[in-house]
Amino acid sequence: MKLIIIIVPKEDSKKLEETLVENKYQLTRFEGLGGYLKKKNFTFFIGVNNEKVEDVLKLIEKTCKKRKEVVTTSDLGEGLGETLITSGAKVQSGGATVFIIEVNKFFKF
Ligand code: 2BA
Repeated sequence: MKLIIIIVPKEDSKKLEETLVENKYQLTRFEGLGGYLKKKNFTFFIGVNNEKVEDVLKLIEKTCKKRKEVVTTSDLGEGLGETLITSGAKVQSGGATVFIIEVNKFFKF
């Protein structure tokens, strides 16, 4: 079994969640904030059997927008990001960041 952790920008999260639920995957969603850009994002935890991992990856790829080059200061949230990032700096953003972790034990009591 694997735990798939997916971080997506807010704008892709609804569609991703609907797609995963339609495809009968169980998930937990957390709202978060990117440490660098300070933009809202969502993290999904999905526990799946090994043979389902490829299917989940395909759904993510199909659902989430492609990564793109951004940034002007107007894209940034309030706080630390503004002090760290110079005006007009460019970074890759969007798409999904995915971690796949081996699950040693899984219980539901
Ligand atoms: P942020 O931390 O706000 O990062 C937004 C984008 O800024 C990143 O896009 C990356 O292109 C760039 N970036 C991040 N930290 C940087 C740094 N120290 N120097 C220069 N550029 C930097 P993504 O890689 O697509 O990441 C999107 C969001 O996914 C991140 O938002 C963060 O919340 C999460 N994330 C990405 N990689 C992660 C990791 N290894 N561990 C935990 N969270 C991660």
